[in-house]
Amino acid sequence: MIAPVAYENILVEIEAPIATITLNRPKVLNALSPDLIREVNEALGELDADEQVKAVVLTGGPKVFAAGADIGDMADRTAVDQLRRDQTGRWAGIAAFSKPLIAAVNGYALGGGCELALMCDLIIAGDTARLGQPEINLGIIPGAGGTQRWPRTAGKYAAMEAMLSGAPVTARRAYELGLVNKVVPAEMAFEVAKRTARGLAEKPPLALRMAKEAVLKAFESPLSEGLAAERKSFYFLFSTEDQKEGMHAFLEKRKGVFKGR
Ligand code: DAK
Repeated sequence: MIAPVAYENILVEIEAPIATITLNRPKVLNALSPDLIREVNEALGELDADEQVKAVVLTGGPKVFAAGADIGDMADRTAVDQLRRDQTGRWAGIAAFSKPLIAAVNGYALGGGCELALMCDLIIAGDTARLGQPEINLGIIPGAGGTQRWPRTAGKYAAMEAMLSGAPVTARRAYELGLVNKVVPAEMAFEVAKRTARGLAEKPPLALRMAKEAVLKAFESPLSEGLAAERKSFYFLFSTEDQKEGMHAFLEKRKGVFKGR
């Protein structure tokens, strides 16, 4: 079933059990205007609440992921404007999406575009992908997590090079740095991301959610706190029907069918 939902800057398509969000401002290389980010945030909120949707693919289409925040929108703002119009909440909403979120990245993923990809749980890169943080060339620094997520993923030196030089890395280099999961021919990226999403959609949803939360916790807490959170979620999952189904299906040599209960 395909159920398109109307937005101005994105396209949302539900093909249960997965959904796709496509950034859709091709004339400006999907520059991330505040309205676009608001719509992504709203769409993810709706998809999070939709029990039919188990995983989501986020893409910019076949040519470009996103060339960053809209420079036209930012150029003449003051610090006070920025503070008053703080977008941080919307971006945090994207990072807080509870189901698997898979980026399919072709072409440029720059600035906020790269940061948006790095908020996803998996990144499938087409071989045309170029990931970078060119903000330095505009007299600013990344503002949606780039300075924090790059070093946690690619290490200090690759992160420093990216932030200070502003130069993007190729898909292959991004793979070597552990910034993306896979590099595939550009025309395959979307399909591979959807296939990956469909595969995850068959897994027990509550365990997926707990696994995602636990991994993200590792970026934000000391080991002892992360281990305690992991243990609580581990015990909690024994209260779910899916755990009973998963273990009995294994013992009965059949495929588990999970309900998210
Ligand atoms: N904003 C607005 N328009 C953009 C744009 C952008 N980021 N990127 C490209 N465009 C527009 C171009 O102006 C051009 O428009 P027209 O001239 O046709 O009207 C059209 O898209 C095609 O671009 P080009 O002609 O430049 O295309 P090329 O292939 O020659 O070059 C390029 C592609 C991606 C290398 C180049 O467009 C480029 O360097 N773009 C800017 C990349 C960039 O600097 N990005 C970082 C922006 S700063 C925050 C959240 C997020 C952020 C900050 C804070 N908070 C929550 C606090 C994020 C900040 C940023 O991303």
